[in-house]
Amino acid sequence: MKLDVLQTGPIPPIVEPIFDEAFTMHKLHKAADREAFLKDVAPKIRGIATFGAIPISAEFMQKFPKLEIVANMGVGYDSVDAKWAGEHGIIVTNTPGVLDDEVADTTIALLLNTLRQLPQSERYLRAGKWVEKAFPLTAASLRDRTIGIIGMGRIGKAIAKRIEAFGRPVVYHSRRPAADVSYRHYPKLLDMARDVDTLIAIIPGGAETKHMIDARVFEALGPSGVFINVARGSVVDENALIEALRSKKILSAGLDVFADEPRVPQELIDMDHIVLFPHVASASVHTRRAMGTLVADNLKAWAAGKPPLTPVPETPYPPKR
Ligand code: NAP
Ligand code: 8YV
Repeated sequence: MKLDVLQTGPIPPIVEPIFDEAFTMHKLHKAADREAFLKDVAPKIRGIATFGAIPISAEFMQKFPKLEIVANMGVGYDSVDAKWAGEHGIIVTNTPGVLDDEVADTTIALLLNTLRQLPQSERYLRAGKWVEKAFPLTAASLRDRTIGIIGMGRIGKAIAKRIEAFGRPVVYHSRRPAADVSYRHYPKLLDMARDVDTLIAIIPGGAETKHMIDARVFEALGPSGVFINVARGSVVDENALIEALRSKKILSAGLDVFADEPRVPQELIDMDHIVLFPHVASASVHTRRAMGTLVADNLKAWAAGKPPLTPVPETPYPPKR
């Protein structure tokens, strides 16, 4: 008997066949009447494969009396109520490690694009303006910058390693000093923001980090400050960011993530001096295949009566007594 799995949104076509072959997939996003569909399939669902399309809240999980495992495509699982799942014997898995290099590479690309205004220079060329005069010199450069990374986990470390190769100093903020790194640790984000001119956010989303990057942080970062966000839109007070950019409290921003994706505030779209990516940090065929395969492998292990491969800390396996 194959495991009955609810699929909450589209799976990248490169990995969809793995799921269709291994499990009985129930595709919520293809249902004409979602409520009727859920009512029909809920009694048999033992697994959920989630691709960030809808929040997996306590209320949602309660609909499935036989639910045992929620497998999330993404290392960030802030859209899943993992605490509630853990309290109710449901395992949650994510996709750590397999995307670190891709996300770190894209972060460096976003940083350099933002500092050197490279997307703007390309738009300039395509608009035929180069023949009239050269693209203006950019105020910012990576030269002389000190980079403060917010979050020094798997991806934070991969970003730091790359920045070291550029010869620039790295410092970081997290709740506890990270193992295996010698960069200066700041227990307080505001203190770090005062000492650096470039901030890169790569922390989890969720209630604990909501709006932790706020007007005070931008004030501390100062007028040459550049803010790069590859974490979650929720970690920054987006209105405060817009205001800081508008009033030139900071110089620029490079954003891969937003508070209400895929909707991006018009104020940000209208600012030509910042760089916006549509949440693409891990979006290569190679990396999405690795992530999708890990989601499937977690469900396959579970279906075979084996431990899940990558359970999140809120739902350890075997469960703590
Ligand atoms: P990780 O290894 O768990 O690292 C998380 C880091 O954040 C740790 O250094 C942790 O240190 C720090 N942190 C957690 N809560 C914090 C808090 N309240 N205040 C300050 N620091 C805090 O995770 P990862 O694999 O590097 O991924 C990090 C996040 O990046 C994901 O959760 C996801 O949201 C985001 N991400 C985005 C993309 C994208 O496409 N843009 C792709 C992948 C990941 P302490 O626990 O000591 O505080
Ligand atoms: C994905 C991510 O884009 O892993 C994460 O936390 O944000 C990204 O790699 C996202 O999970 C969509 O599947």
